Amino acid sequence: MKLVLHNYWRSSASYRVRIALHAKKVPFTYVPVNILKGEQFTEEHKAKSPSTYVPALEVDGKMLFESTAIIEFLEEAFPEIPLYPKELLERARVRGIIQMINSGIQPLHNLNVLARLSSDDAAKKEWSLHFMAKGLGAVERALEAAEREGQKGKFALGDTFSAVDAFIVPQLYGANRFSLDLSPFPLVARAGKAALETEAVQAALPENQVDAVKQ
Ligand SMILES: N[C@@H](CCC(=O)N[C@@H](CS)C(=O)NCC(=O)O)C(=O)O
Repeated sequence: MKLVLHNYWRSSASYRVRIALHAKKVPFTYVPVNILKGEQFTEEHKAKSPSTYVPALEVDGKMLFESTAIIEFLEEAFPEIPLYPKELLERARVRGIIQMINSGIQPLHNLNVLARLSSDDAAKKEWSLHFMAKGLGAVERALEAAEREGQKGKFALGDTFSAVDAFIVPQLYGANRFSLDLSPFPLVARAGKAALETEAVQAALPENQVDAVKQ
């Protein structure tokens, strides 16, 4: 299977998919799309990603979009190193926490949403911090509930790296860019720290990508 990832080094949704690919040890070709320069709006990219967003994954010439769908595809296509638990309730919990981030936090501080909100950086920051703190509070409570039910360990849901970790790390990367205080979210912060030590996350780090620009 030939995989080509169309993505951007600093995009958190792209970062999720890179983590999943590296965690599963699946080789892929990296194609940068510079969303700050508007490359997502070219006809060529729109044909790959109907929403214009990154990431989009090309699989033997066919396009997949939306990071959650891409990661579930990878889970089904490459089950040898799983990112989702087998047990049904635990699996649903993974999906639920992922959605807290995917639909409850990230869309609210996406590039085009912030551009529409204001041209004032301070206003954008205040807005983003509000929704990040609210959303990460919910994730923290979900991890607390999982711990009470025995899913305790170094990663978000125990000692096995899961898709939840692949979503937490990029969300914390975004939070750090806005200097969010993580002290109200100790379980989330601990999981993010443990995940950063894995080879998969190191390989997927924004600054380690070919299109990364030194800040
Ligand atoms: N729910 C989508 C979100 C994708 C998304 O928001 N991508 C951002 C970068 S993280 C993007 O392409 N932004 C470009 C823009 O806002 O024009 C996914 O998970 O794939």
